[in-house]
Amino acid sequence: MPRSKCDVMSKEPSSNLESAMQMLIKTFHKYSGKEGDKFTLSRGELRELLTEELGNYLGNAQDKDAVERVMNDLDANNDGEVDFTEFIILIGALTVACNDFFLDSPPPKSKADSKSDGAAEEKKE
Ligand SMILES: [Ca+2]
Ligand SMILES: [Ca+2]
Repeated sequence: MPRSKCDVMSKEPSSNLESAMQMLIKTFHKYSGKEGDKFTLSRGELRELLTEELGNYLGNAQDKDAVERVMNDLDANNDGEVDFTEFIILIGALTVACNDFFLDSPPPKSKADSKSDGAAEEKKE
């Protein structure tokens, strides 16, 4: 792995997005390091991560079949473990699903209008 990438990780994130990326990496390794291969998630580690970190989005992660389905979906190279690349695909897919939900249900118009009117006037001055 190129050294420069690690150096970037040791710097303080300067934006929310950089912080989010570092959190994704830290969260993955918090669970991946518990048993077996330090850099991949076993079934047990995946279940723990889903339960602890994505309980709101994947409410049924306690369900063994659900974990099994997620595992099978994510394990692109069929080695029985979820590596970071496979994990990030789950996060990407969930984020897209959240964004779709956001687009489908915009905030109440009346509230936004009254708020933006005020903001627009303030900006003009
Ligand atoms: Ca592991
Ligand atoms: Ca895999």
